[in-house]
Amino acid sequence: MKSAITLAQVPEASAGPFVFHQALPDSFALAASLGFDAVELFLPGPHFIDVAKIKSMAAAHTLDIAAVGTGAGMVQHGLSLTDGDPAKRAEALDFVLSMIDFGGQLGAPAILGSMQGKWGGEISQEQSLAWLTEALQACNERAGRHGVNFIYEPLNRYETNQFNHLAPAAQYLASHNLDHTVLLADLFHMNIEELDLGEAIRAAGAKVGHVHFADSNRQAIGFGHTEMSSVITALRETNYDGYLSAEIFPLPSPETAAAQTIKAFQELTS
Ligand code: LER
Ligand code: MN
Repeated sequence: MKSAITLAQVPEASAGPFVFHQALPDSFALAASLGFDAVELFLPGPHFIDVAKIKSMAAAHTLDIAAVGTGAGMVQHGLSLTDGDPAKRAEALDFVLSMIDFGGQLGAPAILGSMQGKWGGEISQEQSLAWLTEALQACNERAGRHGVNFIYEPLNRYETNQFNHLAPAAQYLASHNLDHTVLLADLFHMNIEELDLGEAIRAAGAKVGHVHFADSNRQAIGFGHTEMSSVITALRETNYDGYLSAEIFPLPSPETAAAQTIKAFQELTS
């Protein structure tokens, strides 16, 4: 397993669960100095910075790019793949595809989190799932062309009503032949929704392709009360070799949250 830490450059997400918000050269340097293997990027969009600049910062600090988020489409533009307005849905899909292209040039997968939207009101669950499936098929195909995965993230009930649990999401991906799409096991969302974190990981098995490494209160692992040894055992049993990426609040400070994360990562994975 490999360590990663989140770097955000989206002003609307300044209070969100991201560790470093400094300019990217400083954030890359901080991540490298603490010994992380990779960074996960939360950017306003694909035109925020040249791919070549990211590549050169990553090379200079021997950091990989673990993944790129797409949530700016929601927090900055109010976009969702399951919006009732077809023009908004198309705009949302263009945004996610453009982030898949951006990440693809870095060998990094894009993540679908908040942009999956919700059903309700005039939109039935069946209709919403049909739109989500259509979008996931397009994202799966685009990621496959780049030779990377696409990452779908079940969220807790307060953020989506599409998929809140890993096991049904894994079955859904398999039954729709979404073979380049993997699941994000965000331990914060799972702490709210899953009966047993280790069992949920085992049930999703090889479909788990990324982990958001967050304690029960969305702080660094060790600053909350999630029992982590059974989580790590389950990840080992399913031969998980991806990232444990800290998508957490920068509390009590970004530096302390990051230092605690790498300490917990080393203790749990050594
Ligand atoms: C995104 O990774 C996530 O976990 C969501 O809670 C963002 O709001
Ligand atoms: Mn997450």
